Amino acid sequence: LPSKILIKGGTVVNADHQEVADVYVEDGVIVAVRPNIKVADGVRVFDAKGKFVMPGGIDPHTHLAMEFMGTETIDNFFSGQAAALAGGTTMHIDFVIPVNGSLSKGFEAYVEKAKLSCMDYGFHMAITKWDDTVPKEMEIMVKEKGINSFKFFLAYKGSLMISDELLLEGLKKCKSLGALAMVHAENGDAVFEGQKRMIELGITGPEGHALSRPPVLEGEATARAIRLAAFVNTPLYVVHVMSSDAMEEVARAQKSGQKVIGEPVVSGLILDDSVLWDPDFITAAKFVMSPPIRAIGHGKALQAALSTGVLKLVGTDHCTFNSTQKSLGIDDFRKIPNGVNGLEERMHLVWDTMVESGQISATDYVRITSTECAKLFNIYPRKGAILAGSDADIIIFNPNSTFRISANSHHSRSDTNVYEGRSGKGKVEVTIAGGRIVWENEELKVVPGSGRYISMPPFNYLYHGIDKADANYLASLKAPVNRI
Ligand code: DUC
Ligand code: ZN
Ligand code: ZN
Ligand code: ZN
Repeated sequence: LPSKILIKGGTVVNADHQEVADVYVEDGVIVAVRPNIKVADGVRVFDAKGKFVMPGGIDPHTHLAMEFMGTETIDNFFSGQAAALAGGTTMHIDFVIPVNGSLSKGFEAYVEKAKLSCMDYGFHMAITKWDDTVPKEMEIMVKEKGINSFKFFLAYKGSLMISDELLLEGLKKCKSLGALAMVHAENGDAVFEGQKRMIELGITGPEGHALSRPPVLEGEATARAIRLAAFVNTPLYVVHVMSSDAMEEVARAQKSGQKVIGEPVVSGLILDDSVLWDPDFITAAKFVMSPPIRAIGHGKALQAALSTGVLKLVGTDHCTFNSTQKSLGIDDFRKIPNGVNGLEERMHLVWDTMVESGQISATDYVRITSTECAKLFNIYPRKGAILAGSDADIIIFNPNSTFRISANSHHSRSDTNVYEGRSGKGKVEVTIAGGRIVWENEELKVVPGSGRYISMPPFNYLYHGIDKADANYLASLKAPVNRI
């Protein structure tokens, strides 16, 4: 493996600036970015004239090797990451799931799973129930384990869902630790009721999934979580914003000065719910995820919100199950394992949908696929930039070539792809991850165990202007009245 790489004459794109320059890499790190770099023999040289040289993608939202709904995702840390690298993503942040409610046991389990890694990764942690051990363990995760974000579920009644009371506890704890609280925002009680109603009506197929949990329930939970975060005076990250209902709540909060981040996912940006009515069960069931894929206008609204900056980064919620696993719900949509693919497809689809269509620039593309995520989770400029000193996570992207997606050629272990048959403009021709050339000439060269855990420190800038003692809130209570 060459440890020295020169990428010549490409247009180097960062989130704030693009220019024609060479990029020189040594031992996994970018050493220089400037025109006309001269090197000695023994350096691997790529000619990138007419191509874009961009930071590898960072996917803020994935589930690899996750046990869920009676089964386990078909992509593990090797297959999922290999797929990611083939599609130009060089880092992802996965959700650690506690083991029997224990955060530290969950963390250890994910350390084991991630030993297969062939690319860099970080962890968020899901909070699946709440007891006295949780706040103590959250502190250990932040101070010792490199986790700076915790996800709370307002859906999945009876398993993952927590009450508003416990969400408030979680928000306060995140605030005291300088961690970012994340929410899965759907009203779980109402979803539960909606599901029962569908079954009573005899609607047991995948379309019942969408009908049982409409956008209004996502809008309600998003608004509620945002208001509770305002009450605690702490930032909030809303994962998988799938509806304009939820996006508008994020926009409203931002207008009033609240720090709320909304994360759309690729499926929500470009798919529409008509697929759930397909008469073939698997063809429909492969699209079942939560929150569900919405009617077509929602995706267009989310795209517009990305171009105006209301939404600032794009994830996937990559959570793959094969046809056999999806068939667990053949008689009852409530048993279809929730999740779709996207880790391999995100970079191509976002380019085609947002840049090729003229909605955003190449610099914006780098921002929403990589830089914003790195900044948000405190790993910039090591990640998310083509700068001297940054990790050599680089893609060479040919805007004049084309991509085509199919389960026959993808690198995920799933036997289906929710983007089957889609094609578009732009192609990741080369992926360099940690200075290793891992994707070239349509071939992967990946090594299990070569990926590194990227520790993410607690926040500083995100909390700028937010007093940790919550002075604003306390002051608003005013002095107590002395009564005789
Ligand atoms: N939604 C999914 O579709 N899969 C994983 C978890 C989730 O919330
Ligand atoms: Zn410049
Ligand atoms: Zn979720
Ligand atoms: Zn998820």
